[in-house]
Amino acid sequence: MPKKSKRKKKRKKKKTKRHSQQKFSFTDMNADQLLNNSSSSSSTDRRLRILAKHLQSTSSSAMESNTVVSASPTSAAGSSVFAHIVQAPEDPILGVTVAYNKDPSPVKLNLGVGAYRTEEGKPLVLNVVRQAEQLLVNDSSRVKEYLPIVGLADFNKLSAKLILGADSPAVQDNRVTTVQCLSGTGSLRVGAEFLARHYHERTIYIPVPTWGNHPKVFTLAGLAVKSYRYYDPTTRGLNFQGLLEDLQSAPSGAIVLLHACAHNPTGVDPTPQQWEQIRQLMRSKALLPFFDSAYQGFASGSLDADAQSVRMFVADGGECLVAQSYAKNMGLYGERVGALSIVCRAADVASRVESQLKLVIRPMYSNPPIHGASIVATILKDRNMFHEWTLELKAMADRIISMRQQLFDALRARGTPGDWSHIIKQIGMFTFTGLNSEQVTFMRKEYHIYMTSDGRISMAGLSSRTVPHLTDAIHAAVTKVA
Ligand code: PGU
Repeated sequence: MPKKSKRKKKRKKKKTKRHSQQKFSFTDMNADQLLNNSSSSSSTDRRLRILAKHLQSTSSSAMESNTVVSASPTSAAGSSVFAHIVQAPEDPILGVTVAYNKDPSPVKLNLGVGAYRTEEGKPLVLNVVRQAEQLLVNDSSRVKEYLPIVGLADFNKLSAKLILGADSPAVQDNRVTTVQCLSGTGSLRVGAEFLARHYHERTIYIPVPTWGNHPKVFTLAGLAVKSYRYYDPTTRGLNFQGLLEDLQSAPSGAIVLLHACAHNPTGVDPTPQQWEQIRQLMRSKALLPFFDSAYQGFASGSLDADAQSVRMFVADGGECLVAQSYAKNMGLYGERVGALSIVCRAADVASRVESQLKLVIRPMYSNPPIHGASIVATILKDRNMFHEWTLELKAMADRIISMRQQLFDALRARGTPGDWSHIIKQIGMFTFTGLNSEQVTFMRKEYHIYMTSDGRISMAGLSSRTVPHLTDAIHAAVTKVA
């Protein structure tokens, strides 16, 4: 540093020191002086007296604050700085489990959360997941270093192939960027934040009804949320006409959220022909598809069949986003493993998109966790383990399908009023029963059966043992509660 500027700096330092000393002595001295000289009653004096008192009290409380800890609002004593915070309601889905856990009844049944249970009503860790974990634990070369911002490279590549197809031209042409995210929710959130920053149309259309977290995820990410008709309560099926009309009148370029399969909560999916019509309409209006794939393999038991809607949109060469979750199909709920893929028109675009996704992720959680993604990558890259996974997945899907049949048969045998055929027509984890919120409350109070207030039941939470109890409860609810 040149001498001149060093001297200048020194002078500046001295000046600030003098200034702050002056400030302190000025304050103390003038407070006393002002009080002593404040016998006059002019308005100026009055103001000076008030100022003096104020200065005295602040300087003495400043001294006290060094010794008397309780004067600080954040100290142990005294009232909370958060005293004004109001109690928030429980989450409409996860809160059902909270209420269920508090219920001491031995016959209680949780059909709220979409989480797979065995015939014995127990959570299931897949054999193939246990095997993969064992391999990982035994591999002493494995370390716990940070992953890159975009996550585990193998996991990303294999996840894109799983949803888009092993021989997907989009993957082969490097037109897809995939980033590992915190399960399905995190993938939706990262995708939405990316769109809010970089896409020209910041409105997303979501189906009515949809998974309860969708509007919150998208709104908080900075998108405007609008809806399109999806379900018709009178037919308990798809309102296809309403869907087409609403997408037709959406502004060109708008984002459209599509459930890839096993629509939550209705269990109603478009047929392949209807998907084709949706695709044509969306492409003709340049609407941007954002697929939520939380149940690949759970709808039909086949990973490929459940990915058809997505693959149809990718096959036409157009662009789309896909959020994948491994919570249900690999039973990795709490590991929080998922992926966001953005299919682009060209490889150079995909690479720039990825660079911007990193800027979304880095300040949000820096980089994703390593364990769950390593389990998934281990399974997806080993032919035998992959095969074993498909068998276990099919077994889960089949058990759910058999629960549908058993519940339907039991309600029919019981003579419960109403047409319950939607139970066997709907697919995926949930049945949208048509029970109203009063009936849901009744079943919780009288039968200790827990479900979301919209009448959605998780078929995965049911077993042959509990079907009669649920049948009794539904029968009582529809015959006693309007
Ligand atoms: N998308 C859909 C359509 C979902 O149903 C779910 C989970 C997710 C995304 C998010 O799943 P991740 O766990 O983040 O991968 N829905 C379940 C689970 C409970 C919940 O609400 O998160 C459900 O019961 O609806």
